[in-house]
Amino acid sequence: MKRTVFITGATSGIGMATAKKLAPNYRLILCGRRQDRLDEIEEELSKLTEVKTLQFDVRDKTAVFGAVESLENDWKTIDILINNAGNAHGLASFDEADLEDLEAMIDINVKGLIYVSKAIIPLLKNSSNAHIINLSSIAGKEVYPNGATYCASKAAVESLSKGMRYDLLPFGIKVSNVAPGAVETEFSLVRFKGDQDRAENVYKGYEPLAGEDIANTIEYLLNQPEHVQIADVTVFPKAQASGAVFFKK
Ligand code: 8X3
Repeated sequence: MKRTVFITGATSGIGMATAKKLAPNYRLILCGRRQDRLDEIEEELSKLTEVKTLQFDVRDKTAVFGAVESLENDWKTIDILINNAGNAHGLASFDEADLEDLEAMIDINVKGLIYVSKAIIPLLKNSSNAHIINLSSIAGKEVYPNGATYCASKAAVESLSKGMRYDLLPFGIKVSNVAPGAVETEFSLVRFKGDQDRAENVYKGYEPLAGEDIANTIEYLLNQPEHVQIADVTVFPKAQASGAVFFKK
């Protein structure tokens, strides 16, 4: 029987690539803020598997718990949670950064991940092969200038991954942390508030990762034998060696 995967941030980037990658072999619950995009991806992937979509913003605690509660019993048999929703707002020195941007990153990347996890873990406890995959970042392992709060939010994800691994051990729920480097998605466009030139510049002079590359990693983590738990993976493009060191042509 196909396992059921719950993916947040499934309407773009790594989340959407992961949904597409997993569709042939898993049932999908796809979550996002944008109903039109959810409808599009549902139409495409329901040719391959059963798909359920849930529209909510991970920042909205009531909406998160309400959406999970609204699932029919048949969809409450969730085996895998992929905490992918997250983004960066601005790249500015801490003293000058917009406070609302900093709050948004904590609200989405940290509190949102906590809300979704708290809503889904009771369901994962009923699965005999449960797995949580948290999307962190190289920014969770290293701090770079102008990224203090984004890096702090991803460092929190790293700690949440480790802490969940401890606490969910008695329930047999695996927890994996995935830390990508530069992935070309809408990430930089969101970070730079729609400034296309600035966003494109991030990925110039080398071949960045694509969402699909991280989807491949996630599929690999899920495909391990039942007793194997890969705790942590960092994935860079070939031209990247750390958070801030790139070889650009
Ligand atoms: C995104 C990667 O290097 O822009 O999390 O922080 S980076």
